[in-house]
Amino acid sequence: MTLSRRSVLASSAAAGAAVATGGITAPAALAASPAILKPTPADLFHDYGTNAEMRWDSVDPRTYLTDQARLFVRNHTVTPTIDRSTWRLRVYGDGLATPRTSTDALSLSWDDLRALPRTTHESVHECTGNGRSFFATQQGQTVSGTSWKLGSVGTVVWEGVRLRDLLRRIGIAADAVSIQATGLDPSYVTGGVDYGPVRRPFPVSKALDDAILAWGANGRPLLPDHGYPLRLVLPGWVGIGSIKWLGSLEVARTELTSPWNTKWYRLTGGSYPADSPPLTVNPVRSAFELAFGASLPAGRSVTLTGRSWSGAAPIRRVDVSLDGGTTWQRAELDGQDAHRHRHGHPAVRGHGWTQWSVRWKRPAAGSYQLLARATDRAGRQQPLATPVNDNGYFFDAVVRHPVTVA
Ligand SMILES: Nc1nc2c(c(=O)[nH]1)N[C@H]1C(S)=C(S)[C@@H](COP(=O)(O)O)O[C@H]1N2
Ligand SMILES: [Mo]
Repeated sequence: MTLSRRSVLASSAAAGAAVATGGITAPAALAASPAILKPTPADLFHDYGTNAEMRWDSVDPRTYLTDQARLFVRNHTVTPTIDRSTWRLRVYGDGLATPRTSTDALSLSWDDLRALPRTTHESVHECTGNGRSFFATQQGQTVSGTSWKLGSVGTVVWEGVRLRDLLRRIGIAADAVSIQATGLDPSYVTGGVDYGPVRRPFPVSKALDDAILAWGANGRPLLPDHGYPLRLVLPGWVGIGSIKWLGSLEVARTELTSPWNTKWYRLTGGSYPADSPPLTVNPVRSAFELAFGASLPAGRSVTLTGRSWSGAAPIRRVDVSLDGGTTWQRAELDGQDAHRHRHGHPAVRGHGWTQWSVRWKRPAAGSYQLLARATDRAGRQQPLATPVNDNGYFFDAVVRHPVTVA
């Protein structure tokens, strides 16, 4: 076992929280341990305890990728401290060419993984609940979950190995259909129920397409909060699919399940049927690089900047309204691949978000709502309202961004 509760406790002690003595993990001490280990200063993050989101008004339009120091954190429990030298990835299941039980799992070390061919892949990394707060503030609907604004998203160039390269070396059965990824963080307990470790199954087809076992982000090793030493990345899919602190992969010839694809991360309530499928590809969304309620000087022209993104494809166009949706203009898009050359890795696969700008000419004093509406190259356009669902997933409607000109 490589997950060090002692380290979690040590950091809680360092933070001046309750200290466990005699090796007993007192629940109070665990509860008081910080869920997130990296600094989340108030000028860069909105803090929700175990979760933290990037502030869009802290995003520099000259920077394309999201540094891990600024990337949102979504933890069901707490960030564990893992020793890479004793860490192992266990692989088992009846979907392997040579079936293995959990107790007889293949055990891969850090060095085993580093010996595989390396890859880099750019993707929009985003929580399913991003934008959730707008169900309430914009549509007057009550949903449960963290009240994210639009900052539980980032664009990251992941570095690691293709899952398909690993699976081909191990050998999987021709009729394998499902893979369950399980994290090494503590079990998730809520409402008095212990749901076990965070885990979610995904189709073998995604594994053989672009799934990555990532040890790096934007050229740096993963930070503990983002899955060190190794996380799964399912590019373009709901964040929950990208299991952090990866401990095991079960490959099966039958559909695997977990509460993270049966109970959560599917659309329930509202007008959705009871059998709506587990969520996969992220929708289209947009944000201004501006504070909510920002104040702008009257009579002075200003360039407004923002970004749009989609789990399915790059962005094709962005329409912006500066008057609450009465009139619209096309935003100017940054060259789709320009950033890659600027950042010196033209060979990167995948796609991130698209930066855009609009010029606002000498606005008069008053209150305004700014709107940005994107369309991706798969033909998906942001709607003006999102049908409500119980857990407030996939708020993809155009957000009305208030500003004051004075
Ligand atoms: N083991 C584990 N993996 C996890 C989670 C978690 O709590 N535990 N949270 C998931 C969710 S809901 C999201 S949105 C992403 C967040 O990744 P990040 O914190 O690196 O931004 O990780 C996913 N993987
Ligand atoms: Mo998430």
